[in-house]
Amino acid sequence: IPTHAQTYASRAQKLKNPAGKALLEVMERKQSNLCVSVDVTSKKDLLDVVKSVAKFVCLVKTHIDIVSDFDQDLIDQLVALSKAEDFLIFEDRKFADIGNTVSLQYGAGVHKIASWAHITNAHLVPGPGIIDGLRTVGEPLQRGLLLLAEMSSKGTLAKGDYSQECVKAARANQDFVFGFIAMHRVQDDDLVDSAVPVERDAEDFLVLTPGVGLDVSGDAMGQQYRTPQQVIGESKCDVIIVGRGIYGALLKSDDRASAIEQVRKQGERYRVAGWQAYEQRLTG
Ligand code: 5BU
Repeated sequence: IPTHAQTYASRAQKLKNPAGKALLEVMERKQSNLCVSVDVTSKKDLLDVVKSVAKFVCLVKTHIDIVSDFDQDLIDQLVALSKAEDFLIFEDRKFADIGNTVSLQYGAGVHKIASWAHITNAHLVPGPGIIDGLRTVGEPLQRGLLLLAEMSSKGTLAKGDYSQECVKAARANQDFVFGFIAMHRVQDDDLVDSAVPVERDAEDFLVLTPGVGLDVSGDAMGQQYRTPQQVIGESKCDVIIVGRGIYGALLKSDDRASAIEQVRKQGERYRVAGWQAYEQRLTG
């Protein structure tokens, strides 16, 4: 059976990284392949969005450096919610420096990302040393890394050979790298010019995909949206990442209570859409 037709539960056994395994297990338990991207700039908004969609998501994605009133209490509350409501946390940090620098950015500073984010991601622009640097901090904490093999934005330079270099680097680091940010199953592209034969049956990588929306096709700054059916069904990705499609009402409405209720409803709607696309994929 091709990997994309296997259940999330069965795939959990093949992943070598503990955070990746844990993610697949949550997905199965909650019947959710939905990651909410909470790109709001206040602590209160962030926690309110997370609370209202918590039961529908397997993963909460943050850009912690956009929160104006960030403090350690935000992290403590987010971590408590992740345990109580059974989801993992993904800091979308997009590391992009030499190994030594990223190890400091990951472990130290104001945000101490490694201490609370189960998952983070990195560009491969600097070369494989970036993985080594992040691993020194993340592996002792059982964290997992995603490589940015592709992006959702118009004109992205992350494509073709570059994406395949990400696949090669992931194969060489399966203990720590458990997948990709990508728009399709990049690991199935047979462009890989690898001296080492690829042990397809022995490996698995998750593909997490941003640029997902049911109501609009893009924004004014190059974002491009596809539906859960296109992403999970046609492109065989594993997790849909949805931001404004879910929390958008909060930015538009003055009526807080009704905005929060709309956020909840959108969370439910995207969970159902993502899960239905997955179930259809399993049955071919
Ligand atoms: P949106 O509101 O659903 O458009 O938010 C998408 C989120 O995913 C946002 O946090 C981006 O930073 C993130 N993202 C993306 O949109 N496209 C990409 O290729 C990558 C991340 Br990588």
